[in-house]
Amino acid sequence: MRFVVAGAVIRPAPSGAGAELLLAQRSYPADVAGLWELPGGKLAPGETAEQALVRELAEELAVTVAVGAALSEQVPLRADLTLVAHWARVLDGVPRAVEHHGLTWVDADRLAAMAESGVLVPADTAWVPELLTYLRRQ
Ligand code: 523
Repeated sequence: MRFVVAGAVIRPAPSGAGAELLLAQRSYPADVAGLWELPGGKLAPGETAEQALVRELAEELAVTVAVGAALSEQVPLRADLTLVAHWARVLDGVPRAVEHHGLTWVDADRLAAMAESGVLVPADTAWVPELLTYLRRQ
């Protein structure tokens, strides 16, 4: 089994109420281009999920992140590929769309609206309930 790790990158909302989540708009492949995801990528041989997420977010967003606990859902992508997510925070840098079409910070209401309108990468919708709970509780 191989794994893909995604980052639920969070920050306190600038308003002081709740928290925000970073979403990235995929640029490829065609079936998901234009949809929004938690950024990340495949684990390289020998890497832990935490190490892979630090590497992927440095490559894709040009930031250094601190990686926290795993979210509870693991999403089967194919028979041999499973998608996991970890909470993360930016330690250094300002996220930049190096490989994505764009980036956006969303609050709970915006995330719920995006999930409802079908603009999230399908696999990532598994995390929406847990993400909403966190974003609203902070
Ligand atoms: N997903 C996915 N959601 C999500 C990520 C980061 C990835 O559904 N939040 C899927 C999309 C691909 C597979 O996981 O089917 C690999 O993701 P990708 O392409 O972001 O990983 P990379 O960059 O390691 O893979 P290559 O494009 O092959 O380099």
